[in-house]
Amino acid sequence: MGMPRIDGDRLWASLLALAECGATAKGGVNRQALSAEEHAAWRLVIGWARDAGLTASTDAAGNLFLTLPGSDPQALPVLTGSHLDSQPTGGRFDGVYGVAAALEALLALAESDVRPVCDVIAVAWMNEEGSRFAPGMMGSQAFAGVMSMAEIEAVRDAQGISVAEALAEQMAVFAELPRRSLGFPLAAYLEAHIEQGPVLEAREKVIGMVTGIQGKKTWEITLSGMEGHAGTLAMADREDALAAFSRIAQRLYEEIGGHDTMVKFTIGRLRVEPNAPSVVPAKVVFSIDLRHPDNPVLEHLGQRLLAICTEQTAPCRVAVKALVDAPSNLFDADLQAQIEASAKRREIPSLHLLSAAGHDARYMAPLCPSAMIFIPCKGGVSHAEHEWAEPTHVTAGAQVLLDTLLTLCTDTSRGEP
Ligand code: HGY
Ligand code: MN
Ligand code: MN
Repeated sequence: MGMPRIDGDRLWASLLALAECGATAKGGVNRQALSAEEHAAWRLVIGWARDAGLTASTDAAGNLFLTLPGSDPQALPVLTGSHLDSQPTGGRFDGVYGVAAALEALLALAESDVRPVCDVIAVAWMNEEGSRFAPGMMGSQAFAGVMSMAEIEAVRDAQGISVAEALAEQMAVFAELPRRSLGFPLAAYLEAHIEQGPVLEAREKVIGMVTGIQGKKTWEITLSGMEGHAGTLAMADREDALAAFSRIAQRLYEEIGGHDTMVKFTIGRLRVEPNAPSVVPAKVVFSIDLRHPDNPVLEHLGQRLLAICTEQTAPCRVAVKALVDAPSNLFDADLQAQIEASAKRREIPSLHLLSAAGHDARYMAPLCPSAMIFIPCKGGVSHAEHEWAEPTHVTAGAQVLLDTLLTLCTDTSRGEP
């Protein structure tokens, strides 16, 4: 008993246990959204939460909530968490760290003498990564009203399974969970995450106060041509979708990818049809992920990118589907200051930095004061099976999260409806 303190060993053990859900041979995880592997991770965190007297609930978008009740039912809740889904070759920390740290903070609070005034809720958002179902951050976008449930439910994975079907399956597996409404009012949102970049490690800091998230636009582009015989169809008569893709890709890498040192341009997925060695490709579907911290530059590059896709397509046809259009945002300055003060009190070195990666916190920021806490990851590596964070940093980030939550959930001047 006493003031709440993070149990670093318990937190590390929970991360290792969660890493077994979808573990890959190379030490990473493949725990994609709404999969059996993610269900297994849900079972673990729900079990740990219930053992500590917390309650579990979900909502129409398949977000998971674990609630430590406060003393005043009128006080708006404080929410903290991240996501449990991963990239197909994901690591053991991206997303899951923010959920495990949030739950550990709630367990530490539950075991302490402190009684929060408001509910403190840990959240695992549905489909942050967007690898099985694109775009990502569906759970937080549904919660924030940015995407409708109808839009989300219509999305299908590569096997043709819709989000509606996968959500129904999840609801059946966890049928006993009560449902919360989407977008319930909040006093604040905090998300802990590994940095996924090199800044903290290079500057020898352990805590990052995240100032905001750089802007991101994504598209799915479809190039349609005509299939034909690789041995008989004259080059001049072909409508080769892969040839069109090659022209487009080369221009995009040169002009968009080479625009300045800040731009990030990625073609991460490419599907060729019919994908047979002796058939002229009739269809190419590819993804584009474009990021830039400067919103006017992001806009300009987005327009140029679409112009290049159109100019270089003939004799094929192009169809463009915009998936994400999220400008750079800023997080709450007061919350950043509180995180900085929490780190200072524990004598943990910290700095302010912009997030180069996207996070659910982006969609929470317009709803309530929101902020993020970063910890370093080895070599800045993420979205990779060898992603790694040091146990001492994992504990430090969770302790700063807990200390900041403590200020928020015991401050009766906040969160009046
Ligand atoms: O792609 C992103 O920035 C995030 O990791 N999903
Ligand atoms: Mn993440
Ligand atoms: Mn990620």
